[in-house]
Amino acid sequence: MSTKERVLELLKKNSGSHLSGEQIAELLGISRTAVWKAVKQLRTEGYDINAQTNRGYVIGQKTDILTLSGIKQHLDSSLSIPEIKLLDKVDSTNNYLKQSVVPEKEKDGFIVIAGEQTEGRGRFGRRFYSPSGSGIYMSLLLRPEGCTIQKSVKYTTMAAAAVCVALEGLTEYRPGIKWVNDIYINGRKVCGILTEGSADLESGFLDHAVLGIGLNVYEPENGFPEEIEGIAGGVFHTRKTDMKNRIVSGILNSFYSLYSNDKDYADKYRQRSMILGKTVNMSFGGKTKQIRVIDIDDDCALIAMDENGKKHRYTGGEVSISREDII
Ligand code: BT5
Repeated sequence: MSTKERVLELLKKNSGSHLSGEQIAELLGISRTAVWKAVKQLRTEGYDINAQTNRGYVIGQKTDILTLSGIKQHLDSSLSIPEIKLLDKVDSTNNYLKQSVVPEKEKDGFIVIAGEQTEGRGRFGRRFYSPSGSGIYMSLLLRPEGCTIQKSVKYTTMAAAAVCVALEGLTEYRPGIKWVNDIYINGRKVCGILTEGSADLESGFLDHAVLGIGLNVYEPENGFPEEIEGIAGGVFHTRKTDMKNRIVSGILNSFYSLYSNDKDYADKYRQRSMILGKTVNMSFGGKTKQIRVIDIDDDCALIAMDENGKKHRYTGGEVSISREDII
């Protein structure tokens, strides 16, 4: 057991009563600096540890850490939700699935969730900042039957709708989706989705998809890095008790419900779109042009009109919108 785990165990055992740094150090046979470092680390991970002068440390009510039992407690048992693996830290949950689970052909589905990613990825090789304690980083292995590569965007959009539905059930917010994979609350991107996969080139059908979801539950302890300061945001400003477990199970419940019956996921997606009817910039195939979004079809492809009145259907590309259009 690490020092951090031993400190945590002791605080849990003494839940409700204070323990001074000196007492903890003595009971565990470690230095007071080691106690302080462990407490700092535990706080970063989401443990609510209060400190009072002359009294010491006590574990508080607002602890919010990911646990398997905490997630399972809120899962809808009528849905077939695959096995879940929880990791403290990983390079990327998408990588983890691709390397460790995808090769196991008998695994029909699998979910990996991490509290931190050292190499979290966005689309087009971009970075997804994934520090410890403030976010949820998870990947779902899907092996859908009869889905062509052209239609695979549906898993990204299904996940976006599922994240919004889950957040609406747990907060007073009404998140918006920027096609195709970004979720915004109060003008800040709180969630990004990255779907990777491989297909059988002869049949054109998807062999599997790895659906990655990164969500900032809170702002990181030391804020977001400068390059995304004006873009990224956390769902909540203050810590909430057991929120991460409830968010994960909320997302899984709503995703697997849409996945098992995908009839109305496109409606759910459209209802939350931030760009329907708006003029936006579309970058596709190395070119950027202004388009007016007229519809999102049932496969969640973007239907738009360019400046010359020509209609286009996009299943890929990057949309950027003006600040005023960001809700
Ligand atoms: C995405 O890409 O937003 C997809 C992010 C998917 C992350 C998940 S986490 C679990 C799984 N494992 C992985 O390795 N990835 C997936 P994109 O639309 O390309 O947006 C990337 C851009 O978002 C960056 O260039 C930044 O501008 C911004 N960004 C980076 N980190 C962010 C964060 N934590 N919150 C909000 N915006 C961020």
